[in-house]
Amino acid sequence: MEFPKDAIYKNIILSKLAPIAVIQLHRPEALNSLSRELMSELASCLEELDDDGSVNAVIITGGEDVFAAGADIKEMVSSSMVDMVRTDSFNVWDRIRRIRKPMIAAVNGFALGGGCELAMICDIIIASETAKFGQPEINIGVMPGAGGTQRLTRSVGKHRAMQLVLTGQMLSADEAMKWGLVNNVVPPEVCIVEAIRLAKVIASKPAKAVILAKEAVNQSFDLPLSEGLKFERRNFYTLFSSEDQKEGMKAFIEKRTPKWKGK
Ligand code: CO8
Repeated sequence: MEFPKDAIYKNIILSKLAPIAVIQLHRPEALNSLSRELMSELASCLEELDDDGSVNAVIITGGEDVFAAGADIKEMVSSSMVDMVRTDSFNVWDRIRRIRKPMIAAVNGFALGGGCELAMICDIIIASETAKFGQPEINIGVMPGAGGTQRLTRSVGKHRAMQLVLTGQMLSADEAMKWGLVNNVVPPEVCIVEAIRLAKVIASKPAKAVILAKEAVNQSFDLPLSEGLKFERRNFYTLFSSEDQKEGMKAFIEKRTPKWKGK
């Protein structure tokens, strides 16, 4: 699928189709491996979209052949422990984690290592039948470092996460679906179409409620239930200060379609 390209970075392609945006990872010569430069561009682009009032949902895809084959191994091969600490490669991952708008991963082909971790940092994962997920870092002498041991375990449970992380085994899209790692599996030619459909549904909802709901769901990973419930209640109360809450409830009572202001 071809999109209008609003801004071209070196390693990603941004297409704004307001109220949604599509970011395509673009390092085809290296299976979209996540170089430091690519990750820095991705984090900056997402932050810009987070501040962009015309965009309500973002899709991250690798295009039709591959999502991402992991962090760039060639960039890391001769790094020492001190180099890795000094480079602080995880700062960009923390920036992506802080994005408030919903992010959907549309995954064709390999989503391995950092590629699988990037898909998992997204809020929804649409997999094409060609998708393959895995944390193969064990095969190159390391381990997942961008959330693979944590997010994967929360998605598929301890024993399955151990199997993937300790053997480096890949999962097919169907297996990923059975294990609860992805939302849906679709034919390759409609993967981006389905992601866009979902993004548009989400983008058509009142923006503040979407952002506060995403924030509350994500808190369930960090907080014990009693604290999570308090957090949820705080966000619920907050929405009663929004114009869209008044509009949504009035429209329901008046049996008409609400007109959202995003305020
Ligand atoms: N890094 C750099 N280059 C890569 C990577 C990668 N991760 N993956 C593939 N490439 C390159 C290959 O070197 C090759 O380049 P060239 O043509 O110059 O030799 C080109 O892409 C095509 O790759 P292959 O020839 O290997 O393609 P195949 O179809 O035969 O195999 C595979 C595809 C199975 C995906 C294979 O390329 C592979 O196993 N790749 C590595 C997968 C992997 O181990 N990923 C984990 C990396 S470590 C990681 O992600 C840690 C994340 C932690 C956070 C990072 C913060 C720093």
